[in-house]
Amino acid sequence: MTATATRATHASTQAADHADQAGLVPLKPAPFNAESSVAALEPDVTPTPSFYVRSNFAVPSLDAAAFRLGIGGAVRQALELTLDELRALGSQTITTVMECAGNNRLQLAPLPSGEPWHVGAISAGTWTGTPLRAVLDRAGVQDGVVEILFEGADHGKPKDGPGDIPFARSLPLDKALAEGTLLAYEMNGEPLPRDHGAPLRLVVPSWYGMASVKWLNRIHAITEPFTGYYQRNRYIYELSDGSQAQPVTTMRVKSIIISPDEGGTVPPGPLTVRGKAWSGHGEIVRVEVAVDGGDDWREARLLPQTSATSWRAWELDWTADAAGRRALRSRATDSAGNVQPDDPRWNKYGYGNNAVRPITFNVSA
Ligand SMILES: Nc1nc2c(c(=O)[nH]1)N[C@H]1C(S)=C(S)[C@@H](COP(=O)(O)O)O[C@H]1N2
Ligand SMILES: [Mo]
Repeated sequence: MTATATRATHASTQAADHADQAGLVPLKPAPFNAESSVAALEPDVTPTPSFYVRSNFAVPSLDAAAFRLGIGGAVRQALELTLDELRALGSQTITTVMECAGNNRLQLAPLPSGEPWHVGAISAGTWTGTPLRAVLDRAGVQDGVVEILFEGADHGKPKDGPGDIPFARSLPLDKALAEGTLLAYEMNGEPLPRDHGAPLRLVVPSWYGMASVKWLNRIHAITEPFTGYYQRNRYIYELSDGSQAQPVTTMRVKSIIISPDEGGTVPPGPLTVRGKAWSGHGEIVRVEVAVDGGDDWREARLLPQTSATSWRAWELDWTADAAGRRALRSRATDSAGNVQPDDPRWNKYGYGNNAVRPITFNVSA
């Protein structure tokens, strides 16, 4: 597709931010939602034009010069901070992997409602911003505060929701104060693009993407747990057995095969299988790869971990021997001892699927 044709398709939405869609596979034009192509996941940091986009509502257009972040609720000193005032509180740059909780939903049966994400609702970004802790320290969190609530400037009416609501999520106080939780104004060395939350977004390492509130408008220190729609009605693991739903939080251990291409053809001979693995529960300590079906798991080589909160690249040398359709599976283990399950764990909204997933490709004769 030419750049012009691509732009025309999304003319009514946010064409400027993703005029160049190389590496993005669109799911929905308005609001624009797209996953990264598998090939775009090869570099350690995903280039911004290929970074997946997940937006629930129309993308707000905020003026960075007029922007004020409000900090209120149970704090000693309510604040209204400009971007420059935020910068003056200190800056930090981190690289994190971000995965949508709905990634790999398509592997669940019966298929839950929600965006039909395949494997690419994941990307890694380098973020620069103000540590949230610095802002909360400046405002002075009062005794009795249990959570920090984050409200985006975007809003709308979810089908089964309570009317017109903003995208709002809370974090437990300890996660809000944790090292790495950032109010980011830069992504991959450039001002944050509109689709990714300009001018300011939260970045919560180790948690699924829904925690990283975009177009951040207001922060409230609260003394009771938040019960809003995107906290209690969505981003929950709800089973069909009547058990209490659990909140979706930390990213489960998972891996993806990036090369060879799924559905592609490779010549016979030596081949390096490549992929990435990640977990919010700890570092990746092992990746195994099985060629074809059965339980002949081989140990993949782990490449150096480039950031504690990002993914880890891995490789396996293999010789493509027999011609025909072949299958590959990868299985990651993290330092907390979590291993990818063989079977997807179904839940009503289709979150957190980290099951082993075979890809097939062809070895030519
Ligand atoms: N304000 C706001 N923040 C949001 C969302 C949203 O719809 N509105 N989507 C969340 C979800 S579900 C994900 S997976 C990530 C996606 O971030 P990205 O679009 O930069 O990849 O943003 C999160 N933050
Ligand atoms: Mo998401």
